[in-house]
Amino acid sequence: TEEQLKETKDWMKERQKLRQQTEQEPIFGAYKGKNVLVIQAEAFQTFLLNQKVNGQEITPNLNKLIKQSVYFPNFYHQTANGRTSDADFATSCSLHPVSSGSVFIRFAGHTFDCLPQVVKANGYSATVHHAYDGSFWNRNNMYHNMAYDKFYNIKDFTLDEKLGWSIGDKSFFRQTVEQLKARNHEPFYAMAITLSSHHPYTIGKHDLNIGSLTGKTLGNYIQATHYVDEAMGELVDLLKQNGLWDNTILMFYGDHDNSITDWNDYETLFGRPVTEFEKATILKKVPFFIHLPHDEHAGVIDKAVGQMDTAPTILQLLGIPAGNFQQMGISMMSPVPKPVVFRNGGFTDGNVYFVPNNEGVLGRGTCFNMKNGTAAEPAACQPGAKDARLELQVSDRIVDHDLIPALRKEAEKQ
Ligand code: GP9
Repeated sequence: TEEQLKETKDWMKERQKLRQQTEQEPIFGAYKGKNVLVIQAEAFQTFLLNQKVNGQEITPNLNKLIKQSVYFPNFYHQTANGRTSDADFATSCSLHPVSSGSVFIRFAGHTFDCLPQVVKANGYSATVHHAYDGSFWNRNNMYHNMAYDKFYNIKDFTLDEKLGWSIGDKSFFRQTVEQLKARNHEPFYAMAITLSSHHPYTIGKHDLNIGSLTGKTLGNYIQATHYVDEAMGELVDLLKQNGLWDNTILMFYGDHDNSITDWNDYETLFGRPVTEFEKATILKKVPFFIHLPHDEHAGVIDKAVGQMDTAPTILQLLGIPAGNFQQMGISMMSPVPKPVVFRNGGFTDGNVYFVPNNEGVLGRGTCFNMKNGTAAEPAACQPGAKDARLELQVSDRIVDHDLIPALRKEAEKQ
């Protein structure tokens, strides 16, 4: 309806104003012209970081790396049924995935303000690397729409380290760096999507002594993610050897949850009970960090942030104004506050965390107070739940009805 269209335009305008504010912050453009390498890590969850199993670090390389990086411990994935493709869409295009199916499959022909096309217009090359069948998740078509210069898929990789669904991530990273070197175009924007830690995590890696978790899905997951961590360590070495480390922004995030809900096994791992609040949040939390050249700005930012904030963050660092784009995120480096909305209508603003029930009644569900992880008065989550619902409706209208061309035209008129 006309009314809904106006509501959508007004909502996006407000969000654009917030992003325009971030263009006045000192970090805007501080990394102009730097390369960007984004690692989207399969099913990688935050609880792995700084976690030991039987006295051994699961992710020693990432633990070291986050200390040298801007680390966001309260980063959440925003995916739904479209899993890896949803993470890719939310991150690159800064809109919500759809509630059923995948935008990559259902709306690959629609118009979006995704990162590859934006950085290309600013002198970057843009490539995406994933050692699997190019048609999976309809990537061939969607990546064409997103205007990547090239999608390096399984056909572009040498199958020299068979592991799980494909080649192992160590070989994948090595060949990805070779591909970037061979392109010889800087600055580059590149996205590398890993695969070795894919469910059911049985890749035959047993480097850690995991005791009673042996043979459990969580145990296999720990072994697989430990291998991915080793691959990340090797990637950093490769970037250094190839002279890329000091002029590249390296970003890492987990795409979605590991779908493991065997809470007894988590209790074995943590050596303590898992609280109701953790059960509600552990699977939503995926790691996110940005390594900036020369370890600049290394530290922890506690702000609640999500995948949809990734593209605006990159654009702020590179000094590319994102104020006019039809995106919903805000740079994570900015103090401008904004809640993280989940596809199921849940949200968090860093103070409360709302888990809706299944009945779809607005605002009904569990409202957690994040300070102590206890249930809060439902009223504390009511306004946020209402805002979350509107944000999802606005995103759905844009995605389903291909509204971006009309929104762009409207903006040009003003
Ligand atoms: C396949 C990979 C896995 O190409 O990205 O996708 P998922 O099953 O995790 O959505």
